[in-house]
Amino acid sequence: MKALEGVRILDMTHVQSGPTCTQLLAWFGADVIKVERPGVGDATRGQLQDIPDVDSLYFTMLNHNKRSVTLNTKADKGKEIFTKLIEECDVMVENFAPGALDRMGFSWERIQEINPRMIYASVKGFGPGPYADCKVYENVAQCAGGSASTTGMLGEVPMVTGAQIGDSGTGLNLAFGIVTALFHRTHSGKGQRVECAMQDGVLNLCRVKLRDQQRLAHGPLDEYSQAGSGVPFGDAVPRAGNDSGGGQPGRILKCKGWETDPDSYTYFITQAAVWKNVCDVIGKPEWKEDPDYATPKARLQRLDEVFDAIEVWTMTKGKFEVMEICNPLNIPVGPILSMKEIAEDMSLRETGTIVEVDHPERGKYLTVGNPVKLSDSPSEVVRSPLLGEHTDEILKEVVGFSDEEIKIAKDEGAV
Ligand code: CAO
Repeated sequence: MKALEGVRILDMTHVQSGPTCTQLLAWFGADVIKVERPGVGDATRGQLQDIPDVDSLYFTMLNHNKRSVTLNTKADKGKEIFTKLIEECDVMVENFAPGALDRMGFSWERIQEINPRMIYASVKGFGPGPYADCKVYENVAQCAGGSASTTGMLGEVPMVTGAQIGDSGTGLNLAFGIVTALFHRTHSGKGQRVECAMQDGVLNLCRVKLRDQQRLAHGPLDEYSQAGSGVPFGDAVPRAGNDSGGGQPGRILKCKGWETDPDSYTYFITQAAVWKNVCDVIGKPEWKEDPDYATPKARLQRLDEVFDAIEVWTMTKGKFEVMEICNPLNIPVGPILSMKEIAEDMSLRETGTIVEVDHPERGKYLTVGNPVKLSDSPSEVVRSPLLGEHTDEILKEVVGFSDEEIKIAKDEGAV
Protein backbone atom coordinates (compact mmCIF):
# COMPACT_ATOMS: atom_id res chain seq x y z
CA MET A 1 0.00 0.00 0.00
CA LYS A 2 1.10 3.53 -0.73
CA ALA A 3 1.37 5.90 2.24
CA LEU A 4 -1.78 7.87 1.38
CA GLU A 5 -3.82 5.09 -0.20
CA GLY A 6 -7.46 5.40 0.89
CA VAL A 7 -7.32 9.18 1.14
CA ARG A 8 -9.59 10.85 -1.40
CA ILE A 9 -8.85 14.41 -2.44
CA LEU A 10 -11.33 16.76 -4.08
CA ASP A 11 -8.93 18.84 -6.13
CA MET A 12 -10.29 22.27 -7.07
CA THR A 13 -6.82 23.64 -7.81
CA HIS A 14 -5.51 25.36 -10.89
CA VAL A 15 -2.32 26.94 -12.26
CA GLN A 16 0.70 26.00 -10.11
CA SER A 17 0.53 26.36 -6.32
CA GLY A 18 -2.49 24.15 -5.63
CA PRO A 19 -1.66 21.52 -8.26
CA THR A 20 1.87 21.17 -6.83
CA CYS A 21 0.28 20.19 -3.52
CA THR A 22 -2.24 17.70 -4.88
CA GLN A 23 0.32 16.13 -7.22
CA LEU A 24 2.55 15.45 -4.24
CA LEU A 25 -0.34 13.79 -2.38
CA ALA A 26 -1.19 11.77 -5.50
CA TRP A 27 2.42 10.58 -5.76
CA PHE A 28 2.04 9.17 -2.26
CA GLY A 29 -1.05 7.26 -3.32
CA ALA A 30 -4.00 9.56 -2.59
CA ASP A 31 -6.91 9.37 -5.06
CA VAL A 32 -6.92 12.91 -6.44
CA ILE A 33 -10.05 13.94 -8.31
CA LYS A 34 -9.36 17.11 -10.26
CA VAL A 35 -12.53 19.12 -10.87
CA GLU A 36 -12.41 21.24 -14.02
CA ARG A 37 -14.85 23.50 -15.80
CA PRO A 38 -16.54 21.66 -18.73
CA GLY A 39 -14.93 22.54 -22.05
CA VAL A 40 -12.36 24.82 -20.40
CA GLY A 41 -10.41 23.01 -17.72
CA ASP A 42 -7.41 24.31 -15.87
CA ALA A 43 -6.23 27.39 -17.77
CA THR A 44 -2.68 26.02 -17.91
CA ARG A 45 -3.77 23.25 -20.29
CA GLY A 46 -3.76 25.90 -23.00
CA GLN A 47 -0.95 28.14 -21.75
CA LEU A 48 2.59 28.07 -23.22
CA GLN A 49 1.58 25.25 -25.55
CA ASP A 50 4.54 23.87 -27.49
CA ILE A 51 2.38 21.54 -29.59
CA PRO A 52 -0.92 22.94 -30.95
CA ASP A 53 -4.05 21.69 -29.16
CA VAL A 54 -2.09 19.36 -26.87
CA ASP A 55 -2.04 19.86 -23.08
CA SER A 56 0.94 22.06 -22.30
CA LEU A 57 3.96 20.86 -20.37
CA TYR A 58 2.96 23.46 -17.79
CA PHE A 59 -0.20 21.46 -17.14
CA THR A 60 1.14 17.95 -17.55
CA MET A 61 4.08 18.53 -15.21
CA LEU A 62 1.76 19.61 -12.37
CA ASN A 63 -1.06 17.13 -12.71
CA HIS A 64 0.35 13.63 -12.79
CA ASN A 65 -1.36 10.72 -11.04
CA LYS A 66 -4.74 12.56 -10.92
CA ARG A 67 -8.17 11.82 -12.37
CA SER A 68 -10.07 14.57 -14.16
CA VAL A 69 -13.82 15.16 -13.88
CA THR A 70 -15.54 18.05 -15.59
CA LEU A 71 -18.17 19.78 -13.50
CA ASN A 72 -19.90 23.14 -13.60
CA THR A 73 -20.08 23.89 -9.89
CA LYS A 74 -22.24 26.94 -10.54
CA ALA A 75 -25.10 24.97 -12.19
CA ASP A 76 -27.77 23.40 -9.96
CA LYS A 77 -27.04 19.85 -11.06
CA GLY A 78 -23.33 20.60 -10.75
CA LYS A 79 -23.82 21.77 -7.15
CA GLU A 80 -25.71 18.57 -6.37
CA ILE A 81 -22.84 16.45 -7.73
CA PHE A 82 -20.28 18.64 -5.97
CA THR A 83 -22.10 18.20 -2.66
CA LYS A 84 -21.95 14.44 -3.10
CA LEU A 85 -18.22 14.66 -3.86
CA ILE A 86 -17.68 16.67 -0.65
CA GLU A 87 -19.48 13.93 1.26
CA GLU A 88 -17.26 11.25 -0.23
CA CYS A 89 -13.85 12.95 0.00
CA ASP A 90 -11.44 13.46 2.90
CA VAL A 91 -9.78 16.64 1.74
CA MET A 92 -10.76 19.54 -0.49
CA VAL A 93 -7.98 21.70 -1.91
CA GLU A 94 -8.44 24.98 -3.76
CA ASN A 95 -6.46 28.02 -4.81
CA PHE A 96 -9.07 30.22 -6.43
CA ALA A 97 -9.17 33.97 -5.99
CA PRO A 98 -10.37 34.95 -2.49
CA GLY A 99 -14.09 34.28 -2.03
CA ALA A 100 -14.63 32.18 -5.18
CA LEU A 101 -15.74 29.06 -3.27
CA ASP A 102 -18.12 31.14 -1.11
CA ARG A 103 -19.59 32.67 -4.26
CA MET A 104 -20.28 29.15 -5.54
CA GLY A 105 -22.21 28.57 -2.31
CA PHE A 106 -19.62 26.40 -0.59
CA SER A 107 -18.35 28.34 2.41
CA TRP A 108 -16.30 26.57 5.09
CA GLU A 109 -19.42 26.47 7.29
CA ARG A 110 -21.43 24.80 4.50
CA ILE A 111 -18.63 22.31 3.79
CA GLN A 112 -18.51 21.34 7.49
CA GLU A 113 -22.26 20.83 7.45
CA ILE A 114 -21.95 18.49 4.48
CA ASN A 115 -18.95 16.59 5.85
CA PRO A 116 -17.58 17.36 9.34
CA ARG A 117 -14.53 15.18 8.66
CA MET A 118 -13.55 17.26 5.63
CA ILE A 119 -10.16 18.97 5.67
CA TYR A 120 -10.45 22.14 3.61
CA ALA A 121 -7.12 23.47 2.37
CA SER A 122 -6.55 26.75 0.53
CA VAL A 123 -3.73 28.77 -0.95
CA LYS A 124 -4.18 32.53 -1.18
CA GLY A 125 -1.70 35.24 -2.05
CA PHE A 126 -1.95 36.97 1.33
CA GLY A 127 -3.26 36.06 4.75
CA PRO A 128 -5.89 38.14 6.60
CA GLY A 129 -5.09 41.84 6.45
CA PRO A 130 -5.05 44.72 3.98
CA TYR A 131 -4.24 42.57 0.91
CA ALA A 132 -6.44 39.56 1.70
CA ASP A 133 -8.64 40.14 -1.36
CA CYS A 134 -5.83 40.35 -3.92
CA LYS A 135 -5.20 37.93 -6.74
CA VAL A 136 -1.58 36.88 -6.66
CA TYR A 137 0.89 35.17 -8.98
CA GLU A 138 4.38 33.87 -8.26
CA ASN A 139 6.41 37.02 -8.73
CA VAL A 140 4.03 39.15 -6.68
CA ALA A 141 4.59 36.73 -3.80
CA GLN A 142 8.36 36.86 -4.28
CA CYS A 143 8.20 40.66 -4.12
CA ALA A 144 5.84 40.81 -1.14
CA GLY A 145 7.64 38.07 0.77
CA GLY A 146 11.03 39.81 0.93
CA SER A 147 12.76 37.68 -1.68
CA ALA A 148 13.03 40.24 -4.50
CA SER A 149 14.38 43.07 -2.36
CA THR A 150 17.18 40.82 -1.10
CA THR A 151 17.99 39.15 -4.43
CA GLY A 152 20.17 40.62 -7.18
CA MET A 153 23.33 42.67 -7.37
CA LEU A 154 24.03 45.57 -5.05
CA GLY A 155 22.85 48.84 -6.58
CA GLU A 156 20.80 47.11 -9.29
CA VAL A 157 17.06 46.40 -9.61
CA PRO A 158 15.39 43.88 -7.28
CA MET A 159 15.38 40.43 -8.84
CA VAL A 160 12.96 37.51 -8.89
CA THR A 161 14.34 34.00 -8.80
CA GLY A 162 13.66 31.17 -11.26
CA ALA A 163 12.75 28.79 -8.44
CA GLN A 164 8.98 29.01 -7.96
CA ILE A 165 9.16 29.59 -4.24
CA GLY A 166 5.79 31.36 -4.10
CA ASP A 167 3.80 28.80 -6.08
CA SER A 168 5.47 25.42 -5.69
CA GLY A 169 6.92 26.45 -2.31
CA THR A 170 3.48 27.25 -0.92
CA GLY A 171 2.08 24.06 -2.46
CA LEU A 172 4.59 22.10 -0.39
CA ASN A 173 3.51 23.92 2.77
CA LEU A 174 -0.12 23.14 1.96
CA ALA A 175 0.63 19.43 1.48
CA PHE A 176 2.37 19.39 4.84
CA GLY A 177 -0.63 21.13 6.45
CA ILE A 178 -3.05 18.61 4.93
CA VAL A 179 -1.10 15.59 6.07
CA THR A 180 -0.82 17.13 9.56
CA ALA A 181 -4.59 17.75 9.64
CA LEU A 182 -5.23 14.18 8.49
CA PHE A 183 -3.11 12.96 11.39
CA HIS A 184 -4.97 15.25 13.80
CA ARG A 185 -8.26 13.86 12.50
CA THR A 186 -7.23 10.39 13.64
CA HIS A 187 -7.49 11.73 17.23
CA SER A 188 -10.19 14.37 16.91
CA GLY A 189 -12.44 12.72 14.35
CA LYS A 190 -12.98 16.17 12.81
CA GLY A 191 -11.71 18.01 9.79
CA GLN A 192 -10.26 21.50 9.91
CA ARG A 193 -9.20 24.41 7.69
CA VAL A 194 -5.66 24.61 6.39
CA GLU A 195 -4.63 27.99 4.99
CA CYS A 196 -1.33 28.90 3.39
CA ALA A 197 -0.53 32.39 2.13
CA MET A 198 2.10 32.73 -0.60
CA GLN A 199 3.59 35.82 1.06
CA ASP A 200 4.07 33.82 4.29
CA GLY A 201 5.64 30.91 2.42
CA VAL A 202 8.17 33.15 0.66
CA LEU A 203 9.00 35.04 3.86
CA ASN A 204 9.48 31.77 5.69
CA LEU A 205 12.09 30.81 3.09
CA CYS A 206 13.73 34.24 3.49
CA ARG A 207 14.23 33.93 7.25
CA VAL A 208 18.00 34.54 7.01
CA LYS A 209 17.24 37.97 5.62
CA LEU A 210 14.88 38.76 8.51
CA ARG A 211 17.71 37.61 10.76
CA ASP A 212 20.08 40.03 8.99
CA GLN A 213 17.56 42.88 9.22
CA GLN A 214 17.78 42.63 13.00
CA ARG A 215 21.57 42.20 13.04
CA LEU A 216 21.83 45.41 11.00
CA ALA A 217 20.71 47.36 14.08
CA HIS A 218 23.96 46.32 15.75
CA GLY A 219 26.36 47.23 12.96
CA PRO A 220 27.36 46.36 9.38
CA LEU A 221 26.90 42.81 8.12
CA ASP A 222 30.52 41.79 7.91
CA GLU A 223 30.02 38.72 5.76
CA TYR A 224 28.36 40.77 3.00
CA SER A 225 30.93 41.65 0.32
CA GLN A 226 29.91 45.29 0.48
CA ALA A 227 31.31 45.53 4.02
CA GLY A 228 34.83 44.68 2.88
CA SER A 229 34.42 46.95 -0.15
CA GLY A 230 33.64 49.88 2.13
CA VAL A 231 30.10 50.46 0.80
CA PRO A 232 27.96 51.73 3.70
CA PHE A 233 24.76 49.87 4.67
CA GLY A 234 21.35 51.54 4.61
CA ASP A 235 18.52 50.75 7.00
CA ALA A 236 17.27 47.65 5.18
CA VAL A 237 18.99 44.39 4.23
CA PRO A 238 20.68 45.02 0.88
CA ARG A 239 20.97 42.78 -2.17
CA ALA A 240 24.01 40.62 -1.68
CA GLY A 241 24.68 39.29 -5.19
CA ASN A 242 26.01 35.77 -4.94
CA ASP A 243 27.37 36.10 -1.42
CA SER A 244 26.73 33.06 0.70
CA GLY A 245 23.72 33.49 2.98
CA GLY A 246 25.45 31.84 5.91
CA GLY A 247 28.58 32.31 7.98
CA GLN A 248 30.94 30.76 5.40
CA PRO A 249 31.77 33.22 2.61
CA GLY A 250 31.12 31.94 -0.91
CA ARG A 251 30.79 33.28 -4.44
CA ILE A 252 30.15 32.25 -8.02
CA LEU A 253 33.45 32.16 -9.89
CA LYS A 254 34.35 31.76 -13.55
CA CYS A 255 35.66 28.44 -14.82
CA LYS A 256 37.53 27.52 -17.97
CA GLY A 257 35.44 28.30 -21.04
CA TRP A 258 33.27 30.96 -19.37
CA GLU A 259 33.80 33.28 -22.36
CA THR A 260 31.60 31.08 -24.56
CA ASP A 261 29.65 28.91 -22.13
CA PRO A 262 27.18 30.95 -20.04
CA ASP A 263 27.12 28.24 -17.37
CA SER A 264 30.84 27.63 -16.97
CA TYR A 265 30.94 28.77 -13.37
CA THR A 266 31.30 27.20 -9.97
CA TYR A 267 30.08 28.15 -6.53
CA PHE A 268 33.06 28.17 -4.20
CA ILE A 269 32.79 28.28 -0.40
CA THR A 270 35.80 29.26 1.69
CA GLN A 271 34.75 27.17 4.65
CA ALA A 272 36.95 28.12 7.60
CA ALA A 273 37.68 24.51 8.54
CA VAL A 274 39.35 23.82 5.19
CA TRP A 275 41.04 27.17 4.63
CA LYS A 276 44.48 25.57 4.52
CA ASN A 277 43.34 23.21 1.77
CA VAL A 278 42.00 26.17 -0.18
CA CYS A 279 45.37 27.93 0.10
CA ASP A 280 47.22 24.86 -1.16
CA VAL A 281 44.85 24.26 -4.07
CA ILE A 282 44.99 27.82 -5.38
CA GLY A 283 48.76 28.09 -4.93
CA LYS A 284 48.79 30.52 -2.01
CA PRO A 285 50.37 28.45 0.78
CA GLU A 286 51.72 31.67 2.36
CA TRP A 287 48.13 32.69 3.25
CA LYS A 288 47.84 29.76 5.68
CA GLU A 289 49.80 31.50 8.42
CA ASP A 290 49.67 35.15 7.33
CA PRO A 291 47.56 36.96 9.99
CA ASP A 292 45.90 39.04 7.24
CA TYR A 293 44.36 35.86 5.76
CA ALA A 294 44.67 33.06 8.34
CA THR A 295 41.44 33.80 10.27
CA PRO A 296 37.85 34.14 9.03
CA LYS A 297 37.63 37.57 10.69
CA ALA A 298 40.74 38.86 8.86
CA ARG A 299 39.51 37.48 5.53
CA LEU A 300 36.15 39.23 5.81
CA GLN A 301 38.00 42.51 5.21
CA ARG A 302 39.52 41.25 1.95
CA LEU A 303 36.92 38.94 0.39
CA ASP A 304 37.35 40.54 -3.04
CA GLU A 305 41.07 39.83 -3.01
CA VAL A 306 40.56 36.27 -1.73
CA PHE A 307 37.92 35.37 -4.31
CA ASP A 308 39.88 37.05 -7.11
CA ALA A 309 42.81 34.77 -6.29
CA ILE A 310 40.58 31.70 -6.17
CA GLU A 311 39.04 32.68 -9.49
CA VAL A 312 42.47 32.91 -11.13
CA TRP A 313 42.72 29.21 -10.25
CA THR A 314 39.13 28.18 -11.15
CA MET A 315 39.52 29.83 -14.56
CA THR A 316 42.19 27.26 -15.38
CA LYS A 317 39.77 24.38 -14.71
CA GLY A 318 36.40 23.17 -15.97
CA LYS A 319 33.54 23.36 -13.44
CA PHE A 320 33.45 19.58 -12.98
CA GLU A 321 37.24 19.49 -12.67
CA VAL A 322 36.99 22.03 -9.83
CA MET A 323 34.57 19.68 -8.12
CA GLU A 324 36.76 16.63 -8.63
CA ILE A 325 39.75 18.42 -7.11
CA CYS A 326 37.93 20.13 -4.24
CA ASN A 327 35.57 17.38 -3.07
CA PRO A 328 38.29 15.03 -1.78
CA LEU A 329 39.73 18.00 0.12
CA ASN A 330 36.31 18.71 1.69
CA ILE A 331 36.14 22.13 0.04
CA PRO A 332 32.44 22.75 -0.68
CA VAL A 333 31.96 23.70 -4.35
CA GLY A 334 29.14 23.24 -6.83
CA PRO A 335 29.08 23.48 -10.61
CA ILE A 336 26.47 25.80 -12.09
CA LEU A 337 24.37 23.22 -13.95
CA SER A 338 22.30 24.28 -16.93
CA MET A 339 18.78 22.86 -17.39
CA LYS A 340 20.18 20.99 -20.40
CA GLU A 341 22.81 19.32 -18.24
CA ILE A 342 20.25 18.47 -15.59
CA ALA A 343 17.83 17.02 -18.17
CA GLU A 344 20.62 14.80 -19.52
CA ASP A 345 21.91 13.70 -16.09
CA MET A 346 21.28 9.95 -15.96
CA SER A 347 21.88 9.75 -12.19
CA LEU A 348 18.78 11.94 -11.67
CA ARG A 349 16.78 9.55 -13.85
CA GLU A 350 17.96 6.61 -11.78
CA THR A 351 16.69 8.16 -8.54
CA GLY A 352 13.36 9.15 -10.10
CA THR A 353 14.06 12.84 -9.58
CA ILE A 354 13.62 13.27 -13.33
CA VAL A 355 11.19 10.94 -15.05
CA GLU A 356 10.28 10.27 -18.66
CA VAL A 357 6.53 10.01 -19.13
CA ASP A 358 4.50 8.92 -22.15
CA HIS A 359 1.41 10.92 -23.02
CA PRO A 360 -1.20 9.79 -25.59
CA GLU A 361 -1.28 13.15 -27.37
CA ARG A 362 2.19 14.60 -26.85
CA GLY A 363 4.38 11.47 -26.72
CA LYS A 364 7.37 11.26 -24.42
CA TYR A 365 8.49 14.15 -22.23
CA LEU A 366 10.54 14.76 -19.12
CA THR A 367 9.15 15.84 -15.79
CA VAL A 368 10.29 16.17 -12.23
CA GLY A 369 9.52 13.18 -10.03
CA ASN A 370 8.82 13.13 -6.31
CA PRO A 371 11.66 14.87 -4.44
CA VAL A 372 10.62 13.09 -1.23
CA LYS A 373 11.59 9.43 -1.20
CA LEU A 374 9.80 6.98 1.11
CA SER A 375 11.27 3.47 1.40
CA ASP A 376 7.86 1.76 1.68
CA SER A 377 5.83 4.03 -0.57
CA PRO A 378 7.79 4.67 -3.74
CA SER A 379 6.29 7.13 -6.22
CA GLU A 380 5.49 6.10 -9.71
CA VAL A 381 4.72 9.02 -12.02
CA VAL A 382 1.59 8.44 -14.09
CA ARG A 383 0.69 10.78 -16.97
CA SER A 384 -1.71 13.66 -16.39
CA PRO A 385 -5.38 13.12 -17.31
CA LEU A 386 -7.04 14.51 -20.42
CA LEU A 387 -9.84 16.99 -19.69
CA GLY A 388 -12.78 15.05 -18.27
CA GLU A 389 -11.13 11.69 -18.96
CA HIS A 390 -12.58 10.18 -15.79
CA THR A 391 -15.94 11.98 -15.63
CA ASP A 392 -18.13 8.92 -16.19
CA GLU A 393 -15.99 6.72 -13.97
CA ILE A 394 -16.13 9.20 -11.06
CA LEU A 395 -19.84 9.91 -11.45
CA LYS A 396 -20.52 6.17 -11.23
CA GLU A 397 -17.96 5.08 -8.68
CA VAL A 398 -17.86 8.06 -6.29
CA VAL A 399 -21.15 9.89 -6.82
CA GLY A 400 -23.14 6.68 -7.39
CA PHE A 401 -24.90 7.87 -10.58
CA SER A 402 -26.55 5.48 -13.01
CA ASP A 403 -25.93 5.73 -16.78
CA GLU A 404 -29.27 7.53 -17.07
CA GLU A 405 -28.33 10.10 -14.40
CA ILE A 406 -25.00 10.69 -16.11
CA LYS A 407 -26.82 11.32 -19.39
CA ILE A 408 -29.12 13.85 -17.72
CA ALA A 409 -26.14 15.66 -16.13
CA LYS A 410 -24.46 15.83 -19.54
CA ASP A 411 -27.61 17.04 -21.28
CA GLU A 412 -27.93 19.80 -18.68
CA GLY A 413 -24.33 20.86 -19.31
CA ALA A 414 -23.39 20.19 -15.67
CA VAL A 415 -20.46 17.93 -16.59
N1 CAO B 1 -17.29 25.48 -12.40
C1 CAO B 1 -17.76 26.75 -12.41
N2 CAO B 1 -17.00 27.81 -12.15
C2 CAO B 1 -15.70 27.59 -11.85
C3 CAO B 1 -15.15 26.30 -11.82
C4 CAO B 1 -16.00 25.21 -12.10
N3 CAO B 1 -15.58 23.94 -12.11
N4 CAO B 1 -13.84 26.39 -11.51
C5 CAO B 1 -13.58 27.69 -11.36
N5 CAO B 1 -14.68 28.42 -11.55
C6 CAO B 1 -14.84 29.88 -11.45
C7 CAO B 1 -14.54 30.42 -10.09
O1 CAO B 1 -15.58 30.18 -9.23
C8 CAO B 1 -14.31 31.88 -10.40
O2 CAO B 1 -15.57 32.50 -10.57
P1 CAO B 1 -16.01 33.89 -9.81
O3 CAO B 1 -14.96 34.89 -10.19
O4 CAO B 1 -17.35 34.16 -10.40
O5 CAO B 1 -16.02 33.63 -8.36
C9 CAO B 1 -13.68 31.84 -11.78
O6 CAO B 1 -13.88 30.51 -12.26
C10 CAO B 1 -12.21 32.15 -11.88
O7 CAO B 1 -11.48 31.87 -10.72
P2 CAO B 1 -10.24 32.76 -10.31
O8 CAO B 1 -10.66 34.16 -10.05
O9 CAO B 1 -9.55 32.05 -9.22
O10 CAO B 1 -9.31 32.69 -11.62
P3 CAO B 1 -8.40 33.82 -12.28
O11 CAO B 1 -7.82 33.16 -13.49
O12 CAO B 1 -9.10 35.10 -12.50
O13 CAO B 1 -7.24 34.09 -11.20
C11 CAO B 1 -5.38 33.52 -9.78
C12 CAO B 1 -6.14 33.24 -11.10
C13 CAO B 1 -4.31 32.46 -9.67
C14 CAO B 1 -4.74 34.91 -9.83
C15 CAO B 1 -6.35 33.41 -8.58
O14 CAO B 1 -7.00 32.18 -8.64
C16 CAO B 1 -5.65 33.56 -7.22
O15 CAO B 1 -5.27 34.65 -6.81
N6 CAO B 1 -5.53 32.44 -6.52
C17 CAO B 1 -4.97 32.43 -5.17
C18 CAO B 1 -3.49 32.60 -5.18
C19 CAO B 1 -2.80 31.56 -6.00
O16 CAO B 1 -2.97 30.38 -5.85
N7 CAO B 1 -1.94 32.02 -6.87
C20 CAO B 1 -1.08 31.11 -7.57
C21 CAO B 1 -1.24 31.25 -8.98
S1 CAO B 1 -0.07 30.26 -9.79
O17 CAO B 1 -0.06 28.96 -8.95
